[in-house]
Amino acid sequence: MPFQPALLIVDVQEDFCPPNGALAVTDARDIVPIINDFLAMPFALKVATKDFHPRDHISFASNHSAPNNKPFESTITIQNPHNPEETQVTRLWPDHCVQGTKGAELLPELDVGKVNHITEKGQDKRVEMYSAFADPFKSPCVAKSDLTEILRKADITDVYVVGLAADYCVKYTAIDAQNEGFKTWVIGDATKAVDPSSMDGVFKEYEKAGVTVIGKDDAQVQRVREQPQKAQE
Ligand code: VGL
Ligand code: ZN
Repeated sequence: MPFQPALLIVDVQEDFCPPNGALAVTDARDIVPIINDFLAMPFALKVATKDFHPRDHISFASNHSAPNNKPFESTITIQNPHNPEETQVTRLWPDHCVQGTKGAELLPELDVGKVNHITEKGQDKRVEMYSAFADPFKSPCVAKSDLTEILRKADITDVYVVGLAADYCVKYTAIDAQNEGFKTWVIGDATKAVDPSSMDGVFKEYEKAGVTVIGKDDAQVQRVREQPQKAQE
């Protein structure tokens, strides 16, 4: 059985972190040392993703009118721009990860020199895109990133997911990775949730999708450590 593992670091950006993030997740910076340990391991490919929105993005509460425009609280129904019959109910957020702003930057303490590729997502103002693979619409899909192609080109078999936020972008990215045919492992202690009380529900969805949650010292991580180092590294 071939084993070609990739590390996928989801949205470790200033706006998702204290002290200044617009959508700061509690204790989010605490996971960076663990992620840097993972970056030192011999993964075949290391990818970081960035939430990367235009100012007029549909998920920003500021782009909607009162009273249904409260960040973290209000929800809206989004129509597939190519198919009004396909709709999706989604939460509104404070403005975050706006292209060109400090909030969109990866954390400076992240060992970004070891990252092979950065995938940007959420650029299409018309759709929410939690998954680093694609927006949630299916008929048809509206916005697709380069991620599937990048992973396939490197013959990746297994994807190890870390980052932010556990209950949004990490969740949808991990489920899509598994559905794309990569055996997907989420490192539970290298993620933090917007709403930690929602995680039981997330674990159930993982079980249904075939995603496995493991700890940072799990045997599956040991398997990566024991990989032969690639010549290019
Ligand atoms: C995210 C909310 C809005 C995330 C992105 O990275 O989890 N959450 N946009
Ligand atoms: Zn976003």
